[in-house]
Amino acid sequence: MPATIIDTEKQRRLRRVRLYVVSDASAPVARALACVAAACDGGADAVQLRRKGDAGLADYRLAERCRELTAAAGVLLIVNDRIDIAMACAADGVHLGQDDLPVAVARRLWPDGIVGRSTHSVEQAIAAVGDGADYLGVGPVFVTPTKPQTPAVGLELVSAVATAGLPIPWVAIGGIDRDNLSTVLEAGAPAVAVVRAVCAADDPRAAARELRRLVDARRSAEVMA
Ligand code: TZP
Ligand code: MG
Repeated sequence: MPATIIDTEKQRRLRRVRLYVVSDASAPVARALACVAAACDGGADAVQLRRKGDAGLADYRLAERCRELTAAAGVLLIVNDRIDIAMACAADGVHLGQDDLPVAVARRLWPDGIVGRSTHSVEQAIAAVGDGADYLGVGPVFVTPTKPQTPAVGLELVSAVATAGLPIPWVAIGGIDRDNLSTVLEAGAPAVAVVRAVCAADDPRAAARELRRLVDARRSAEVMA
């Protein structure tokens, strides 16, 4: 397995991630920024800037603003797909899907950037570890309109990945909200990532806080058990 070369501080912060908020790719810039600010304020450990299309300059400017917000809050910033924008705004890392750049190529381009990989099966998860990914997204756990073309993998995959005992952090993603969060954590997810549960909420800050509270409550119950 290729050894990761991100620094130990980044690794430590990645291992501590429990709540990871992904911005809504279709949101106007102001709304995306408000969601990132709310996530930081509401207690997210990591934020992913996700945009669709090729608005390079606008997305770079947005990424710069997100970097300011996340750096001030001590929150990890990951940029989806665009390693150029991630590096240019001095983000902490990049998130790559199965059809994006290979993990090893991203690592070569950006040795000290966190490289995350989306996975939809245990085989993909094991392969991504072997390729040197620093963390994984596992999902979509439930059907989600945010990623309509990707079939849901169900809680079964969350349990299977948990049982596989991966040596890197991972987050469950897809259709997760305050009502089903506990089932995802009970299935073995160490952390959760959400789009709509925060970004589509009437009050994204309050929504992030509530998810944070629920994740923390579950973790404290585990420690007491
Ligand atoms: N990757 C897998 S599911 C998903 C992504 C980006 C979208 C999750 O969105 P939501 O709104 O939390 O269901
Ligand atoms: Mg992608």
